[in-house]
Amino acid sequence: MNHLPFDALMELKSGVIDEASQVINRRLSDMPSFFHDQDAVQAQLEEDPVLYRTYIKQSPISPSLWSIGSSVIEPGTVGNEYFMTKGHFHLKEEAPEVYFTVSGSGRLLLQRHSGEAEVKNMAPGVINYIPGGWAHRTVNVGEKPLIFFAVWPADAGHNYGAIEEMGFTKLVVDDRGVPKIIDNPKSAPGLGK
Ligand code: PAN
Ligand code: ZN
Repeated sequence: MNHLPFDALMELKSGVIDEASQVINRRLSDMPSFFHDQDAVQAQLEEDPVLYRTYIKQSPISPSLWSIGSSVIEPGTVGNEYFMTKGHFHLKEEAPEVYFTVSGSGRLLLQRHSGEAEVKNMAPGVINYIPGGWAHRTVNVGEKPLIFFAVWPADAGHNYGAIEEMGFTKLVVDDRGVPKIIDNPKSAPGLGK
């Protein structure tokens, strides 16, 4: 394949990538079952806040190409659980990904199908390497938007169903102003594979 070099501009303050081929806007109503406190979800559904936006420059689906994108996660909580992304495995399980945080403060939840979990910090300048086989979810634990850049193989694909079914084993909650990692009583590792 003969592809041409290109440049893109990511506005660092807003996280917007110009000429993104896809913009995804996720509101609470797009993912109500992902939060643990269902009473809080019901109470906030009328307002239906935007939780995050993703700007993607999608390459044609090919193992030799990359897609690039940025995500902007708003600050806030649903009950005591911070605003976060849905999280996913890649459909092509071995596909890795790299995140680079531009601004804000976050946590990256990582988890294998077995339930083995890791939590990494996200802060300006931090590069997170996500190996194949690890589901990934980002959580904004700060008071400003969490903005990060991502690059992944264009044929990786996204498997949201496995995470919707089994949940992450860890939750990130606001404990009187301090982010705390707790066990998710409802997670069921191994489901959704
Ligand atoms: C990211 C994510 C983005 C939104 O670009 O897709 O942060 O999160 P969800 O896809 O879980 O809603 C990425 O990991 N791409 O593969
Ligand atoms: Zn991904």
